[in-house]
Amino acid sequence: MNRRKFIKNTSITGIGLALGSSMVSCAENNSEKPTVAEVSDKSEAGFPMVIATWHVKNATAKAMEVLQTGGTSLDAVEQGCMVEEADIKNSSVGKGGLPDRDGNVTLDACIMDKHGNCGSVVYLKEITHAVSVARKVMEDTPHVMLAGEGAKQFALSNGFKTENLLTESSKKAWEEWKVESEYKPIINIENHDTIGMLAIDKNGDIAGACTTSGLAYKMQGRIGDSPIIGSGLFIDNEIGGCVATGLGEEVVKTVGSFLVVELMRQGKSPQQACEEAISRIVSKPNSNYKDFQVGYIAVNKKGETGSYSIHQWFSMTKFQNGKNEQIQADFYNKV
Ligand code: SD4
Repeated sequence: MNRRKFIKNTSITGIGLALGSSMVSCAENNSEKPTVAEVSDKSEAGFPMVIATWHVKNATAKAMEVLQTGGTSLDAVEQGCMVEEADIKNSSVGKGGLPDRDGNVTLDACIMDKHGNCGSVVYLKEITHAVSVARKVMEDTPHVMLAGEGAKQFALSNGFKTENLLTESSKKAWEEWKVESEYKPIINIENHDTIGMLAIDKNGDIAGACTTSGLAYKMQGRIGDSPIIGSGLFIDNEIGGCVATGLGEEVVKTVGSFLVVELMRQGKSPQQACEEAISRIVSKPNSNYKDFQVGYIAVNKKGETGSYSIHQWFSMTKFQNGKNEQIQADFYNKV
């Protein structure tokens, strides 16, 4: 399907941002057919387990390898996310990520552990493994979030190396985008598969991480939900965890991941909680939800999982009990 045909214009603070189409194209690009949607996915047995947004079996396999060899859930989510950050074929995470409208690839990432500690980087340039820098922020600084040049300097002082993150194919895509799209607030077609990952280790402890290059062709300086604790990611080791993908502005406005965890605290299943969080977005007066996508995945302390999105073709990858599978998420907009 032609993205530009599928999508309708949407305007957010003057910038047109649209994601629904890319969900379709992501799914179309997947060579494997996902497992049929399951509304509530009960855990059959045990830990360790890992779930992630989109079709990222290599990433969940890496995370499971870490978990199986005695690694913590924190190690697992970091190393799982690093797989996608290094994959230049993934054009919305790490190296190879699509740039902003001025040609800068800028990364957002965060991580959260079983104690509720968290670290985050925003607007990070030239460092592939943003999730690892976020972990360093969490572990080695008194802060939660570092931005831009300060985040980069912190990374360099911790041994990270600079790399050109703008690959030839991302540069070409950006140059093609520029031909049709003038530098002014107009529709911005997104291509994405931000990785958000949640893991439970052998001890039953939960951690999560999220990493992205954000919306393609965003305004310079734009930050999404992915590095914002409570929006793109939230973990409460007593209750469960949630990560988001999609149009970050809408996730931030509803503090989506924190909301999902709080709903699970009140007794909702992960599936019900994800559905309620999507409902908060689509039921707003004048919501233009038809023009954008948001998806959540969640896990509770028992290892039950949920996934839900506004539009079709969002999926979750789940590795548990020896099975690494893509599960098609249920969705709101059935018309
Ligand atoms: C953002 N939520 O920057 C991210 C985009 C995304 O897959 O999820 N892309 O708004």
